[in-house]
Amino acid sequence: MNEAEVALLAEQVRVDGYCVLPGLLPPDRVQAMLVRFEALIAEKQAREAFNRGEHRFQMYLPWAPPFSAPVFYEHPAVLAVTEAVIGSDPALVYFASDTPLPGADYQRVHSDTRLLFPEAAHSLPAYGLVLNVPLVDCSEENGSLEFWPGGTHLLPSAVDRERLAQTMQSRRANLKAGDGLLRDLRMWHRGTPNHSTRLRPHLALVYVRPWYRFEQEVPALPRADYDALGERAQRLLRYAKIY
Ligand SMILES: O=C(O)CCC(=O)C(=O)O
Repeated sequence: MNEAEVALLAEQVRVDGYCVLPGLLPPDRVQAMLVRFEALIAEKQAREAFNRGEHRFQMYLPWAPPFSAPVFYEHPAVLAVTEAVIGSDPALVYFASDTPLPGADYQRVHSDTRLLFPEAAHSLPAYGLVLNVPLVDCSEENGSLEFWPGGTHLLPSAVDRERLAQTMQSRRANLKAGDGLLRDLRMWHRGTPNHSTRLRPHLALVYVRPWYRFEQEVPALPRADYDALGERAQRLLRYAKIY
């Protein structure tokens, strides 16, 4: 991407709360991730209850192949837009997935992080972005994410989101497998029913301004793996749990 393209996408994130980066991951990488993902979620389902409503899982993912690929977490287009929006020294603080399984229902309209000053009506610049990458094609049949662009990331939290959202125009993230959706953590969204017979996984990476403490668990990786990373990746992962 050239400078003007990056600037345009960054402006979309600032104003609309999101941008789409089509064809982010190559199909063979998506396929390898999907195979591993399906095995992991089957194991989780065998031992744990659903944790995001009926037939819906949030699942942390291992920082290991096929997921821990620079083409994913250090993608030049993602980092260029991210740095244009949240500054030149982002930290990567979350790697997980959201998956409606067949039978999943609507979630409540929500944001993925807290507001810095929830008691005030200030609208602040972005301090965290989430990159979602679906591993299958998404549609209204299999529960594509619904979101409310155009300013909900700038609204105070003391509003009735559920009620207001009904009066506003939403969009569905009907993405192709391997596309990227980069969105402000604050933008309103919700999971929707999965009427298909297959699960609909979204990978999620969160990048934040270096001073922001995201509420969720950070990625974890062995010392030897961390030491083998390049300088940029080590910097991105400086708050990861190294064991
Ligand atoms: O990926 C989705 O369908 C929505 C997931 C979500 O927003 C959540 O579980 O908090």
